[in-house]
Amino acid sequence: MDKFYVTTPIYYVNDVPHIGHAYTTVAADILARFNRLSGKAVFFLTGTDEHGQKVQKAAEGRGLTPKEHADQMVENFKRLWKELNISNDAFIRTTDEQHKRVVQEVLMKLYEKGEIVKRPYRGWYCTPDERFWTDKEIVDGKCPDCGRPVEELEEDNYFFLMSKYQDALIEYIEKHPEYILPETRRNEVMGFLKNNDLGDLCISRPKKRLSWGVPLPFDEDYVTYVWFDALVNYYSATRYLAPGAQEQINWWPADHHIVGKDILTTHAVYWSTMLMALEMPLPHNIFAHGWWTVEGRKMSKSLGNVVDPFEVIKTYGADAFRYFLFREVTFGLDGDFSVSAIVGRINSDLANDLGNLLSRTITMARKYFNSVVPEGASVEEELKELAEAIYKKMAKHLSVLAFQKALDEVWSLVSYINKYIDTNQPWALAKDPSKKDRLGTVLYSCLEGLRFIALYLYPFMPEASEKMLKQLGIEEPISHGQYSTLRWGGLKPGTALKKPKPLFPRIELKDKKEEKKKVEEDKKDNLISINDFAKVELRVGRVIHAERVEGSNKLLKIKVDIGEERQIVAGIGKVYSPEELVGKQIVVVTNLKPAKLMGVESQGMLLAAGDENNLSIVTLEKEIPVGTRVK
Ligand code: ME8
Repeated sequence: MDKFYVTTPIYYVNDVPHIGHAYTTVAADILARFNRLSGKAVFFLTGTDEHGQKVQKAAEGRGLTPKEHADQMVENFKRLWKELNISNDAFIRTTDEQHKRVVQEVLMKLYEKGEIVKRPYRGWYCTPDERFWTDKEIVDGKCPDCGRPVEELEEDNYFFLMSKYQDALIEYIEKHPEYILPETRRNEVMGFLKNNDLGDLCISRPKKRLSWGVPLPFDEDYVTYVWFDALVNYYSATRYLAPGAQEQINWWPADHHIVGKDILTTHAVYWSTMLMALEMPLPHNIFAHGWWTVEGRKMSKSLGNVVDPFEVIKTYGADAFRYFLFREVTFGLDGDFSVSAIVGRINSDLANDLGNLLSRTITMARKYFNSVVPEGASVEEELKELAEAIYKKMAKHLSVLAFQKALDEVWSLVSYINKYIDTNQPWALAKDPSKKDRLGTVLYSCLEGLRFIALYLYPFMPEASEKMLKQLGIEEPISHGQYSTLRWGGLKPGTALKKPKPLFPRIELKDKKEEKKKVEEDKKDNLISINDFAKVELRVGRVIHAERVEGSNKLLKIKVDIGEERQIVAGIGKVYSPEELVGKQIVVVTNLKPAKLMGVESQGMLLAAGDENNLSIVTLEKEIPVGTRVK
């Protein structure tokens, strides 16, 4: 049997899962489900990354041991995967004893081969990011990645001789164009590899600085660098968690490592060269997808706009959420999550196109054919061909993770059948008894087409798919390899059709009448509701830079940190000098539409009282983290 092995990143347990994590894991789930129905032996792996400084610190902050902390946090991920119908075959934790043993085995092998050596090392260390930077890389004494201060450290450490493999890696990527996808990301990696000297990778941390990690098997004073430990999970899982692992079925190499673009280098460069040094085959593909923002803004804790996937599931359902993530943006590009976008998709694609098609087809068949699937007097060849051909097209798209295109193929069938109904007008055929055969053909074709749609949608929306099949009277569960036997005509005439229930009820964003009544009442007494007030997003900001707008004695151009950087133009220049503003905590309206003042864009407004000659900006009485909402 063909094998298919797909992985997600193993997520850090220092945080609760958000839609970004859900995104990657659903992507892997879609592939796993599709390949199971295609008849392959599938191993779908996800899990958690539990060692390292970040986890140690987070645990300390909660007064727990790192393991106790991890044991609690891991449950959030497991619960989310359950609610999202994730069909992972295994869940790896890097604190698993078996995993740690494989990490040590790999380290020992590389050490004995001379691929790991001990060297003195001096560099700039960023504690939150747990990584060293060189003199050239740091920017004004700060980490080039997160902007936080770095400290100079000198110590002996162990290095994996990664630089040796620079040319081999370039050659490998050139020979295997599908190795890194999408193409833009491959070009980035190639650009990096061709224009920079690859250094060696520091893979140890002295125990005195960090104890929470896998001990080096050849030096007890050190633990393993968390990324080295984490990347090995993809291989270690095949040794003790994969189906048939005990019987030594060889699952390695993986077909797809799905990751976000933030961790492409660690996968494309560190992991690839580690495997080369181990003389192990490389995975077939590493796919780095894009980044989700929320309502146009970066998701961040300080902004308080992190989307809780549990809430999304509660509000819209797991299927609609899964569908939205993969219909809305091309996998590989960045996407924006907003209430209006998800509601728009649910109403137009799911409630309208798909849900209505199912309910009107079943309603007509029940009405005209005594609640059973009618006999099709003849086969609608065009529809049959379209329906049957979709499998191969989906398989091709999904082999390069083009989820959106795969959904487009299914929707071509949805649209075809919707049009087919409008053209054939079954309600008119029903009025003429001599057209009963034709009516049977038309409705059979629609019902059979819907069976194909349900099966094709299964990887994306497993619950809706099963509901669709049930309404079509099909009770057998979806089975492994089902796509290989999918032929037109599988729906048996005479099958009892269930009473249709809406698959995806339409969502009304607001009850317009209610809203209008409330607005009128509020107008009468000149009051606003708490909801009206909440529409104004006020946040704590800190002025990081200010200068005068050229040609104006009133306007200042101010850069404010509100968890992200914003530029604000304010008319306070007659009273405040730019210098005295820097460092001040202020209150900013952060959801104003951007406007231009004397040609300079202002992305918000700061609060101040008074007129331009006598005013005071609103500041805070005590220090509050930037980005905090003012309510
Ligand atoms: O990096 N949009 O774990 P992590 C899209 N432990 N995807 C997002 C996202 C967003 N806004 N935010 C997070 C780690 N992700 C390491 C991985 S693997 C051997 C070790 C997703 O918890 C995306 O897949 O920080 C990203 O790569 C991953 O979460 C990072 O998860």
